[in-house]
Amino acid sequence: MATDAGPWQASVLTLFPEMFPGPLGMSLHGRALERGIWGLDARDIRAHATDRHRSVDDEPFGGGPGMVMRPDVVDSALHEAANAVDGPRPIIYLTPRGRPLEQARVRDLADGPGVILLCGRYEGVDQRVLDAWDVEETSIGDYVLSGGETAAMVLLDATVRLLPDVLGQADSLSDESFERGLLEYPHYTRPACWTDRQGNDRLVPDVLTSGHHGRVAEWRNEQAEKITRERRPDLWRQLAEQDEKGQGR
Ligand code: 6GU
Repeated sequence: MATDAGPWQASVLTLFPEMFPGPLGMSLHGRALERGIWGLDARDIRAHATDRHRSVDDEPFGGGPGMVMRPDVVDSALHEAANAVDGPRPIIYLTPRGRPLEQARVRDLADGPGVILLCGRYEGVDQRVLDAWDVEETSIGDYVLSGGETAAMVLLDATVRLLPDVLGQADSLSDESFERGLLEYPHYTRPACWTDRQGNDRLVPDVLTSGHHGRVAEWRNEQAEKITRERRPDLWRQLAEQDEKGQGR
């Protein structure tokens, strides 16, 4: 359950606070931000540097390439961010080393009071400060980004759209990919016959123009299953296992 203690609050710790709200200031999420459904507090990690060079990173112990973010600096930033909000918040460090972000975790975050996101640059963050704050390490996929900021935006995009009153009636959640554990069926709109650049007439599947709602639903379900089997055998197996245990949603 969302709390009644004010809007869902995102605190983002970053060396590039000017990257925010960025795309999250537009469209659906931007309107929700203006309406006070959620709040975004981008905080500059460098404000917590203590030496005269304002350094936030140092060379890795044991050698190797790149630089590591200092535990004392990150600790100070986390301390200030945690004290700026009312109750406890999950603290998430965006890193390709993390557990993959999934829709179920996104749903739980949306049901909570908010989140504190830590964005790293360089090779990473000193492990001790992550351990000390019981930080959840999260990845958004098997590829490497240059920093956690765009990953934080992805996490916030996915989460904020689930907050009450962000989506309009038209954007129903019930059919979309992952909400039922299946990828979504394909979509079509007018014109019913469209000619592509090679001169091929491309027709909309007959069933969709038949006006037969039962057959449409059946076709869409078949398509969703076929696409899931072909593209995401991992998801398909997961579903099969859930069904065996009688845990289907
Ligand atoms: Cl969360 N951060 C970075 N820097 N790279 C990533 C990532 C996160 N997820 C996938 N690649």
